Amino acid sequence: MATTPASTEREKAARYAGLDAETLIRAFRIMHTARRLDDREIALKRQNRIFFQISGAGHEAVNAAAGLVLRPGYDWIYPYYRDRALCLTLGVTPYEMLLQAVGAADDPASGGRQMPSHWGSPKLHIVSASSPTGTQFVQAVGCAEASRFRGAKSQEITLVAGGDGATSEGEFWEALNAACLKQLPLVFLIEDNGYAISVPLEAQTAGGNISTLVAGFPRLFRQEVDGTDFLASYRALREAEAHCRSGQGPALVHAHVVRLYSHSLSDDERMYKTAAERKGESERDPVVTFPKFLVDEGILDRHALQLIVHDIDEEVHEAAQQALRQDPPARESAMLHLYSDRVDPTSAEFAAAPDFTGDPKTMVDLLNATLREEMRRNPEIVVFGEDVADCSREENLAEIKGKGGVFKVTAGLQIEFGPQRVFNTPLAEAAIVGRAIGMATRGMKPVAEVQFFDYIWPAMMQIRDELATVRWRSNGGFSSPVVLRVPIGGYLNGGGVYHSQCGEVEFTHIPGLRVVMPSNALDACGLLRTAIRSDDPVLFLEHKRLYREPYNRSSHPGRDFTIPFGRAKTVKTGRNLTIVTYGAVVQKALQAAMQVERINQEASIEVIDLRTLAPYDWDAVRASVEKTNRVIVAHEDTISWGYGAELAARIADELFDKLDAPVRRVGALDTWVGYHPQLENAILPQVEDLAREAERLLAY
Ligand SMILES: Cc1ncc(C[n+]2csc(CCOP(=O)(O)OP(=O)(O)O)c2C)c(N)n1
Ligand SMILES: [Mg+2]
Repeated sequence: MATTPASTEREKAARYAGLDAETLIRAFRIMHTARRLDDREIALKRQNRIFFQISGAGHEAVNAAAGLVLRPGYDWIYPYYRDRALCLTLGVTPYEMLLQAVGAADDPASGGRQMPSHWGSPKLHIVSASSPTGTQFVQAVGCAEASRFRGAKSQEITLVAGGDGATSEGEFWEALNAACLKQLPLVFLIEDNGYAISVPLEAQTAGGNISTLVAGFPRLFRQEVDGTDFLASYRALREAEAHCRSGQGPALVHAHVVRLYSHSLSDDERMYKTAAERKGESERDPVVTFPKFLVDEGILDRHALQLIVHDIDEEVHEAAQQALRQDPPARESAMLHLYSDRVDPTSAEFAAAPDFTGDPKTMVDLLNATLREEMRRNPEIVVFGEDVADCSREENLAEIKGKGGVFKVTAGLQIEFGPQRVFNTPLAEAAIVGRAIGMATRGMKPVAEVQFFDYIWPAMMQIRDELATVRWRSNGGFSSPVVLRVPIGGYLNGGGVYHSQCGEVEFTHIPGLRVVMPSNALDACGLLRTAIRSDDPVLFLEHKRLYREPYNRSSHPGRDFTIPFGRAKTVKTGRNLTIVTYGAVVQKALQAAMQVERINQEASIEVIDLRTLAPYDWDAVRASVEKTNRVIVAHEDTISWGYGAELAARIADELFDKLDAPVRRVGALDTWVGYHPQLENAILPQVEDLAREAERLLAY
């Protein structure tokens, strides 16, 4: 049968996955450019003109395919460090990439703050990449949730990439679970090159194939493909994209690729790969096989191919020369973009006067009221965590009252605002914080809860390496102003080791994070409102023992009542000793002060409640110590290397000549909180401990 021109065209279209010659050639250009950039960077690193290099060699085909199915500046991308060709396809230029390699101030991804290949572009929606291998997965879930939240009919999809090694991280599984539960428009792209540095697949993944392991996830559209084959990759990604864009739920594309160079320039793969294995990998090199295919198919002739290669060499050379001439970041820029330059939560703007109405309310009641009022005011606020909803089975609410948090702080919020804005999550703390980060990156205002401070640790990587770094590492390009509410502390008579922990100092040590710890209902209300209206990530620590204490209640101070961060409150004035403290110890310090003053007529003790721990009110501490000349720093947390150590050191450093006695500290014994009340009392600081130390210091 004679072939008509029309059917030839149709055959070609099918053979080339619907792509025309121009697009196929463009894909080759991108793949080749990516490789030349890697090679150029490697040469520059060897000449000590750049400081790090990690290549994408071998991953280019699936990368270019992914870039072609995404809509730049519309879809959202959480790339992996091997994704140079993906970023080139989306529109990052070779010059921009080289600016990051040289660490130039003008590097648009990070301003010279991040290593090369840590991609980021606000305008292209490439979210600033970090180095931890699995953190991106749960953030991408939050990003996809934001697309859904913004518009039920949104066509936006999010793509998150990772390696075979990264699939071993818990966050990968937490992300898959959340994405499938919510049927999110999220494509997981796993670029499986068979190695995580030197660890081969059979030592990494049970059974040796991640596709098999994820097969049980419901409604997860899966594709396993040769990622060195551009057209096969493109077909797989097109299908995954169509599945996600049409709202059918998440997809996972498992692409088998090769890592043609060592892990990075700090690694030598000849130590763990045989020559035969390396030869086998190089035979699959897409930057060789794809142009060969184009020539064999008559899409490109050899001469045209050579011209393209030559052009790219020129472009990369020019870009490198230009990048090398750019200035490095100024020394004075080191502290820029740690915090928002749009909203300053320490400013006088947040110093609102209370306008009291109603009966005194507990801390729980006022926290709940504040959340409600802020949610009414700002439709972008969402509240989620373990058990925070009234009832996940909404229909039951006709019959039952609902839970609303293990401490009831969020009670009634789901009933008022609905399950889109207030919902329970799986029991997965890294995912709770990671999802919040993803949502906040998209401009939503997540107020997430970690149920107990004792269980915050699975989220530590998200908090320290992500939440607190994203603004700084992207040089202000991205931010994640999440409020993370966390019940903390002991004095519970039975809380034991795992329901009594403090440890706030682990977080005050993190640049870029605000840490707040109110001691009473009024401050909790004003500080939570400031936290929500601020543009920085805030760890909001709620002391469990103080939730329902009658002594710290307050009438409602008004719907716009805020308290600036970094403003201490002098809860009692005095002349010859200062106790600086916060949280549950504020009341104990007051009691101790009154006890000592009753016995000792000369004693006059000032008590300062710091209220926010980062930033803290140094001016208030200094003014008080200059007046009293004696100071105790007291807290519930363990004493060694504690919050008090920093304050004591600074007082000794800056106020040495004002002191009439050594700086004293009071805190918990350096151990865990015991279950039996007698043990707990012996471990945590008590009124008597504070009174004893006050007497000793006054007598010094
Ligand atoms: C959480 C974390 N642990 C360890 C590392 C160090 N590290 C960097 S890359 C890497 C291997 C990653 O392997 P894979 O995900 O397969 O990606 P590939 O490098 O093979 O593309 C390791 C262990 C890291 N960056 N983050
Ligand atoms: Mg790998």
